[in-house]
Amino acid sequence: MKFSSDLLVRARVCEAAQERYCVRFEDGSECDAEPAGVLRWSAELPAVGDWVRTRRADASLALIEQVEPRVSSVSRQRPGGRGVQVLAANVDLIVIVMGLDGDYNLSRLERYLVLAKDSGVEAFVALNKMDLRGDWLARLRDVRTIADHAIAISARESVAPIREAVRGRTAVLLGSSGAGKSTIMNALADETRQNTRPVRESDSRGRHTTVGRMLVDLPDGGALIDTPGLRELALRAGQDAVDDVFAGIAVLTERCRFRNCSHAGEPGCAVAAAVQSGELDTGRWTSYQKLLAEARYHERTVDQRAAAESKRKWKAIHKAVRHHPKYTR
Ligand SMILES: Nc1nc2c(ncn2[C@@H]2O[C@H](COP(=O)(O)OP(=O)(O)OP(=O)(O)O)[C@@H](O)[C@H]2O)c(=O)[nH]1
Ligand SMILES: [Mg+2]
Ligand SMILES: [Zn+2]
Repeated sequence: MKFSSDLLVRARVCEAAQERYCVRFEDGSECDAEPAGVLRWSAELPAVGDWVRTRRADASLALIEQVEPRVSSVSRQRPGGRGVQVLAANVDLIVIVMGLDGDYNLSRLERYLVLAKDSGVEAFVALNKMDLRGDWLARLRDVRTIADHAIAISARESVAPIREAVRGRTAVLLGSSGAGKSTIMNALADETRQNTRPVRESDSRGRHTTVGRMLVDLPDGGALIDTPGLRELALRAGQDAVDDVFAGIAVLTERCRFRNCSHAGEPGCAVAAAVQSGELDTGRWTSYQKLLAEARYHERTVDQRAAAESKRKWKAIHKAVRHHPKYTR
């Protein structure tokens, strides 16, 4: 039986954890939801932030029948396995949250920046827990050498700059466990929407307090999506995103004497010269190479998948042609 789409009610996915969803209707009411059978078999499951069309299964459950095309999405490679995980859909802004405590790590930040660049969504870095580091300004300066937009905040004291940036838009908070994402969300929502837990004393690691992705509407307009700290951020970005984040380095490699320079000691290598002169930081060079290799690997597997797909398709067509009455004798 086919349902006419005018029986379907529009809603936005406001919670997603494993296969459990919650949707919010345009009147503000919420309901548990699950993907309808048709969606279960499609490659693209709903994600938090998605606009969907739903049908009531019963008083306490809505079935998600359709997912509206996404304006944007932030996604990663699913850990340990194949496929893509959409972390948030239809977002206008990514806020990368990093603690100024033991969480502070520039190469991890570079990875998040590539993810943001690849999604095509505007992003900024919020260095949190300013109150814990007297030297936060020096760290902020370092971050600004790799990220176009970065601020330092103490979420326990004020989140005003984030409130300002989010106003009227949908933003997603990304970052490791314990960075303070849920603390920021609670402050912006003016109420406790998410649990927070202290990080481990020894290394500032969080305890993976948030387990699902959640969207809340903010009092002054706009919406904010909180996500669980990612244990692993495998990229599915292309080389372009890496080159964009490391813009200076990409230009540098074009100045090597040999076009196919592997930057491993060849004469006239611009990279070696820049490292020698201190113009290029070796840590940054290492990060670049690592992320570029990952992007290349990803592009290759995507190509291979596309090739396999097209081979299967042609095989089916040839088979159909072979069995066509016109060609069978
Ligand atoms: N000193 C200080 N502590 C903060 C600040 N912001 C957050 N915290 C603390 O850091 C701990 C972790 O914060 P959460 O908000 O739970 O971190 P999270 O990023 O949501 O972590 P997951 O949900 O595990 O991904 C909590 O004890 C917070 O109170 C801050 O600005 N200063
Ligand atoms: Mg949290
Ligand atoms: Zn070179």
